[in-house]
Amino acid sequence: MALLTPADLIEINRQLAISDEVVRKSTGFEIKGICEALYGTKANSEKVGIVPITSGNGIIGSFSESLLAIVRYFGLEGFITEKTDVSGYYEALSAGADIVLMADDYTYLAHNLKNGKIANNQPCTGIIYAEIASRAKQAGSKEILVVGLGKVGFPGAEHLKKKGFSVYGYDLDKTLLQRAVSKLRILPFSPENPKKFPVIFEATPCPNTIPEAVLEQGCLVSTPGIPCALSENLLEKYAVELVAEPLGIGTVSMLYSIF
Ligand code: NAI
Ligand code: 2YC
Ligand code: MG
Repeated sequence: MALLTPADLIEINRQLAISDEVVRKSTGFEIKGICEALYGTKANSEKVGIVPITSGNGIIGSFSESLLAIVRYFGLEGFITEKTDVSGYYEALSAGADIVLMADDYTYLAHNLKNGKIANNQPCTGIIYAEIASRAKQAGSKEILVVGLGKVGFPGAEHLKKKGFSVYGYDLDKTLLQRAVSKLRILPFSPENPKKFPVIFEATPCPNTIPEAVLEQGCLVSTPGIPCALSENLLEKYAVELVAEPLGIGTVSMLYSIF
């Protein structure tokens, strides 16, 4: 289970602003604008209640505080409940939250109490990082490599197929690769027979998962994966435009999917 650490969340506002700038430079849109277009929704100053959850591995230092910073970065009002778990949930409802955000070790959800809509962080993260990749100025050929076809990668690959991309997929787990090939009709990529891609979407919990042989000079790599799939050396050598952020982009995708 790939859990965030407080170290991943340091200077979350700065990490978000850097990602926003890379996205704006490559797509012409800010992250917020991409979410509005993707879901056809707009924020309407919803009040977001953030409930710390103590189950399993327990509270992750600065996780709730990072969610509050993220909610505010995207112009919404938010608060963290004093209490945790069920008592915290009750506190959020009593305080008139429009939306509740909470996460245990397996599920990070958003629930809109006004319209009943719910969102899961894993598909919402895959879809938004795939959407960003699909809008990159480098994506003209509509060929894209997806590395990692799990709970985040598979929905992202599915979204890219729906947008008419030629999706080459790879996963160490042969069963997951086969499942994506048969269900999504994507093309199996083999590292033994590499080709170059102008845009890559990666969603694995491992470093060094994107082989140098697939990197085009100035390519865009859109990856929620932690740690980063590319070494500093390769990022520099190929002048890679990197969209990588630990929590905020996936969170704003959840929020816009339930407005
Ligand atoms: P998962 O375990 O469901 O899927 C990961 C997939 O990567 C697995 O199928 C695994 O076989 C594959 N994989 C591992 N090493 C590989 C390699 N060297 N080459 C190819 N495939 C490889 O995990 P999930 O839930 O999809 O999360 C993926 C990553 O995204 C994790 O690091 C997680 O922490 C991160 N994440 C980040 C978020 C963000 O907002 N930045 C939000 C949610 C998850
Ligand atoms: O502080 C708390 O409330 C904790 N219960 C939060 C646990 C979050 C566990 N999930 C994760 O670390 C990953 C993140 C990448 C985002 C989604 N899952
Ligand atoms: Mg993110």
